[in-house]
Amino acid sequence: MATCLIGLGSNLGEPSKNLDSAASCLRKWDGTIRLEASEWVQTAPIGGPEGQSTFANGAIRLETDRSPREVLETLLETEQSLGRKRRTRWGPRTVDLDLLLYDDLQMVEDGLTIPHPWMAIRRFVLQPAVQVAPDMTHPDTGWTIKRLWENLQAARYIAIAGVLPGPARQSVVAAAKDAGATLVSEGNSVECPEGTAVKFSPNAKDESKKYFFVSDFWEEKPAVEDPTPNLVIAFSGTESDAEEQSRLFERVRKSGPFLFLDARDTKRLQHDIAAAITGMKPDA
Ligand code: PH2
Ligand code: MG
Ligand code: MG
Repeated sequence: MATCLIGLGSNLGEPSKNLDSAASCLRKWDGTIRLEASEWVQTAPIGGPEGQSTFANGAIRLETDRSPREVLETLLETEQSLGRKRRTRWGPRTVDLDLLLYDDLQMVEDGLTIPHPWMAIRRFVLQPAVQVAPDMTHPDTGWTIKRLWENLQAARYIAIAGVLPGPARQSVVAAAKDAGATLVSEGNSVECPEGTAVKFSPNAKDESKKYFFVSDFWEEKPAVEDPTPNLVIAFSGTESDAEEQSRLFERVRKSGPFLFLDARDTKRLQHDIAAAITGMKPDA
């Protein structure tokens, strides 16, 4: 038997009712041994086309005797039976059912990556997930859901790991601006001349000093020495040498929540970094 964590989202029609329907389909599934659903929460849309409606989000902990593929197929069938049409990436949807965790399995296959690559840094995922599965472990970080949630509660700092090609660097600058984050960096930066790195002070009395920021983060010399980043973003598709890149990736994997993004698609990069920031921000 396996324990799964499933994320639910909807922002078309009657979102809460759509999640009710999805949950009742899953209760009736003959692969379900036990199911516990969170409350549904209202969340602001993160990423995707501008102006889409408020979401209802929820989480389900499901005990099953079926394989990850079988669970995925059931989720896709349930989405379809409730009328989901796939149009734009991160666009409005009747119901979205994501297989976030399957025990402590890690797998990357066509159409199915477990854990879900974004789950560790999305408030709309963790806020309901912590109700039903606080003690489940997220195998990419080794952190529990509860710890991931606490990390977001305190989130102020995203590190950008590695040296980026110029156009990708521009995407980072633009994304920080889109998301209202402060970009700090040391040297080599368009925004900040050398030596202007702002020090993180989460306990500052003055609200305006509680920066939420994005900064560069080199292997040897992070721009901001003190705080542990709440998220590290690293890039694939850069020209840096492969060995150096895999060393960096190893280090990033051990540092806590991370996101690997392709640096070549600069439009998507800007969107995804902005979405990572807004999805983490305490006021999101
Ligand atoms: N899902 C997305 C993108 N953005 N925002 C909210 N609030 N809730 C979601 O479920 C959601 C989103 C892509 O799956
Ligand atoms: Mg989703
Ligand atoms: Mg999905």
